[in-house]
Amino acid sequence: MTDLELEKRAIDVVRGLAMDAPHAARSGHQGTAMALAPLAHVLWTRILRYDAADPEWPDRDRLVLSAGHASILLYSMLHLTGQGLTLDDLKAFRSWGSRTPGHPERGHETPGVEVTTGPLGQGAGNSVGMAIAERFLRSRFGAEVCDHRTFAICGDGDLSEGLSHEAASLAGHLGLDRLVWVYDDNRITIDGPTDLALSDDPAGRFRAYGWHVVELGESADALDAIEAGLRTAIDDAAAPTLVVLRSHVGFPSPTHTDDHEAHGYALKDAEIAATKEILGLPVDETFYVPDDVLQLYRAAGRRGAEAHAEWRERRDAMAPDDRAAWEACLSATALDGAALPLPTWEPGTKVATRKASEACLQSLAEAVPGLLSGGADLTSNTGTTFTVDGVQSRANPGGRQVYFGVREHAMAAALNGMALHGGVLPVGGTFFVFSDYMRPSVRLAALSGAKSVFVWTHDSVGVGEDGPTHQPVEHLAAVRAIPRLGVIRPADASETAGAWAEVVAADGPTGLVLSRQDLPVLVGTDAAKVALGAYVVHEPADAPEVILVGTGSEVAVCVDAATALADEGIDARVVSMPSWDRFAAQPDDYRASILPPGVPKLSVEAAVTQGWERWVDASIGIDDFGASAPGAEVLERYGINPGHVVEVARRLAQPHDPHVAPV
Ligand SMILES: Cc1ncc(C[n+]2csc(CCOP(=O)(O)OP(=O)(O)O)c2C)c(N)n1
Ligand SMILES: [Mg+2]
Repeated sequence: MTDLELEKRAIDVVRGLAMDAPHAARSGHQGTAMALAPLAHVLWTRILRYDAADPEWPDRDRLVLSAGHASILLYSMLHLTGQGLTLDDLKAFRSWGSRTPGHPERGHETPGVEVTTGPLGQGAGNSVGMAIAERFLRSRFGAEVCDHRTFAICGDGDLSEGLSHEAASLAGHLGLDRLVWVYDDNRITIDGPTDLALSDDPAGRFRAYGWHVVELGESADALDAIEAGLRTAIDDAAAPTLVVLRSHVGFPSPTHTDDHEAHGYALKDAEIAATKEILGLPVDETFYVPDDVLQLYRAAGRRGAEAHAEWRERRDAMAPDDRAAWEACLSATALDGAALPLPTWEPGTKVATRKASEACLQSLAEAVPGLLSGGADLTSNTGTTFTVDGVQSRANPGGRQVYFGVREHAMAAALNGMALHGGVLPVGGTFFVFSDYMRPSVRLAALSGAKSVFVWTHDSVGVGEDGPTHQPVEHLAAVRAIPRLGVIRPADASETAGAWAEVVAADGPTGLVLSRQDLPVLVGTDAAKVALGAYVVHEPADAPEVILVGTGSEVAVCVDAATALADEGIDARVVSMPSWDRFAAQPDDYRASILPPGVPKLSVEAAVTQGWERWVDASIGIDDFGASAPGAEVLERYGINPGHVVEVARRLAQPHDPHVAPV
């Protein structure tokens, strides 16, 4: 057998696995995994820089399977090249507890999976962030320790999603020349041929974004042509590159090639047998991997070992200061031993929490060398201005200020890509109401444990005149509903500093929910107690008869109400609850000490009341859209004021009047 014959046979073995694993799972996606086996072969045997012995080598090329439904292709290559997945893992595809879930999941103990994909377009967006992170680190630490590329495999679905349009436009603008997307141009999606709904010209579109385009034409099986196309993309030092690969879903199935049914689990027993016969694979054997094929891939997996060893030497030779900064970047935390230099404020000072957040961010610049910050065209409004080292661009790749443009979704996906690439603690801001535009990526940040920082400002109807389109009401409930997402809504500047300490210490994503309007710095707030999620900021002289629980701007309202209640002889405790998730994680006895059973509790928050029944007996909130008027007036009219709080709290505190109507 010639080398080329062995390579072709290896590709057919991959096609066999792409049929067998979904067949064993009775679900999955065979078609594109089969069709792209030659591309995968070229990538993992000829192109990618990686060392199978250490899938987490920081200087590896990143490969993102944005078309995450083709996961079995990725898993097969990770197994064959020896990155830690076993054949048994492939056999357990899609089953409970397996390392081979339906779609690739970062953080799911699948070595070699870079990001979580499946929701189309996300991987494409992530790849832009990865390329930004790589370029930043190369500029900061030198090509001796950071010198790699980012590849993404995108299907028709990825390139149809708005997210990929935003991300491609951003990548073109930034001139991310080490970014390569391979477009699997099979002209099929689930509903049928793409011309049911698509008639644009992707190559033309990408050229207009400032990308280079390599059109491979009908070459899905021509290994040298694929390699040549990828090399052209790599050698092109001026722009990101789209490599268009015309492929045929389900190839070479006799009845399902180019059939939209082949997108999913279309090939059953007889069809699989017929296809294996065409491929020359043993029909009666499943998960067939002959030794020569395994050896070929295992050898490919060792290709990068020497480069990795040399890299390790260069990394070890870094000057101590650089090395310390490098490690701090990789861990997305502060320099070893550095106390976080966070600002403090005098009680009584009035400062918007978005402004306090900006001051925190600025003061962390040196201690947290991986911080990169920016906004989606609301950079100064959201306090994500970060003047250190200038603006990120091709001319200034070390710039730590990133202008994402009006592209919230791509910003969020790019933040995740930066975080999961490693080496960067990425921060991105927009108005809280537009967190909806980021939500799919925020969800994936939480699912994959990406340490992304979402700065959401203008956090209530307090926004004022811009009106209900710009006034979030349901958004707190919406972000709190995302599992594993840290959500912090600080009461004042002091708590904002505490929130930033939490951001740096976290090992996953955080959303900071911040005010547009000035808020008084309160006497009782404590930065260190933000970590507890909730704590007492005002305690009455005697045992509390009622507990007022506020978050963000409403904590000050509660404090004023407590003072007024004291004048009436009613003892009210005020609890600041900047973070539900952190409070929920406290031991029962701590929670009971803050919100003791038997004492009536009232929440006050300028947002929908949904969910507060978990903590309190009655709620003051806004269960409707806001209105266009000065912010203070809107808050007043919606009942977010001390007078209203006093009124409701008074009724709650009356022991002889247990029937308090819901507010
Ligand atoms: C955001 C999002 N919408 C819808 C889906 C469901 N879905 C999975 S793959 C796919 C499109 C498939 O087309 P393509 O990307 O061309 O993949 P191919 O069928 O060619 O493998 C869709 C709509 C999804 N995964 N993500
Ligand atoms: Mg397609």
